[in-house]
Amino acid sequence: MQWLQLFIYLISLLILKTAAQIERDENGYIAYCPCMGRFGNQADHFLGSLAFAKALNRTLILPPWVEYRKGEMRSRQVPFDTYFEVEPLQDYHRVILMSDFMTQLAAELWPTAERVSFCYMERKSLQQEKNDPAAPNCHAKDGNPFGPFWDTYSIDFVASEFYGPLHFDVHHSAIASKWQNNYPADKWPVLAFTGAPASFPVQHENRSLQKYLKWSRKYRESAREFIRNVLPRGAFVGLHLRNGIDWVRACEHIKDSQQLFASPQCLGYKNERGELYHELCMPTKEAIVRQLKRTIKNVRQTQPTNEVKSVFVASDANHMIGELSSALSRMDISVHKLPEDDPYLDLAILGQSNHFIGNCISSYTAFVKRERDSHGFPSYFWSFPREKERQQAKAHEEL
Ligand code: GFB
Repeated sequence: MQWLQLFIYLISLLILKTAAQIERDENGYIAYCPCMGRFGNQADHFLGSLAFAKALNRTLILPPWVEYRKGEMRSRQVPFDTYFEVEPLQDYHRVILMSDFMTQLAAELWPTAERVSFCYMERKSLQQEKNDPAAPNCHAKDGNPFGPFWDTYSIDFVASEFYGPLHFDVHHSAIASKWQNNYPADKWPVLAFTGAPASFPVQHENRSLQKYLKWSRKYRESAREFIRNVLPRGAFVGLHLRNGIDWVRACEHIKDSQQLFASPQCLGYKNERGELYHELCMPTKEAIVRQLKRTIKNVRQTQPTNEVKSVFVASDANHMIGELSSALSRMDISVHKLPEDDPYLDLAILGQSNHFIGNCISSYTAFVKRERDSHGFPSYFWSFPREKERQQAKAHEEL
């Protein structure tokens, strides 16, 4: 009897192991390092890379998110599924977690002697002695986060491939078939890019792919708990205040640019809804208070049954809790923030707010805006349209 039990146990183990094995995709894979910027930038790049992988009909290897902690010299790599579910992405296209690919498929499909890094053209190393004019290289692991990223999976490259003049705009040309012709999957099972095969900001055509990015259970539940347990019952307005010192400096570029970071989300990709101006990047405290009060009053008039009871503020620096609380005290509205800094939980809560006001230039705001668009939730931007223009339009309407 015991022998029979042992036999059944071993057979079930074997069945389970076979079922867990991941099938190889004969059409090939795409890997990349999200090596530019922080979360908002990486998320923009992710959507473009997903569209690119689909157009080339290759499985996208889901990279970890690259994070930077104060005082740490090397980036940290956080598994993709810490923040987002893998399964909903499969509704759009084939994807695999990078750790699964490396542990289950790489040894056979992408042996260490065949790992080639892809870049548009030669990338010079910061260490002069590594730059050999006779042997141009992508130097895919040079610097932070490049080295730490590939090191996470013990990946070293034996050669470089320069793919220029190919590009990633799969929506306006037949570029996908050129990629396939130049790099057939039987010879090139993995295209491993030094940076994302995508543009920043995200191409207009790829914005709607956000609907496949669903928060992981942990973040969904934490957001729900905060909304249920901390915020008073009733509607709430979510605010994104981007005002740290890096932002103050970034906003100085406004005067020399047509667009900056995520600004096409309000100005339009061809500036069809206007030009850049400084308040769009860095609204004054007074303008923030005015716009918030105006938004709440509008909601009270248009949706009297769903009155705003609180405001949730997400910020990288100054949440303006004191200023906002005293400005709203007579309206009986409380102002809240997370007890501890958590950029992801901030995003997940902003995505759920009844109304949202964000910063048009910020790709962090852009993430929230796209998620809300996918649910049909309303969003607005600080100082957009410009107060002057808004007042003129209002006066015109009244006439
Ligand atoms: O996400 P991100 O590329 O957006 O970078 P921007 C900003 C980072 O700042 C976020 C933190 O990933 C967060 O770590 N952060 C920003 C926040 N807002 C919040 C918030 O409301 N709550 C919390 N907890 N953290 C631009 C970049 O950042 O900044 C550019 O696109 C450049 O590459 C520029 O670096 C200076 O688009 O706002």
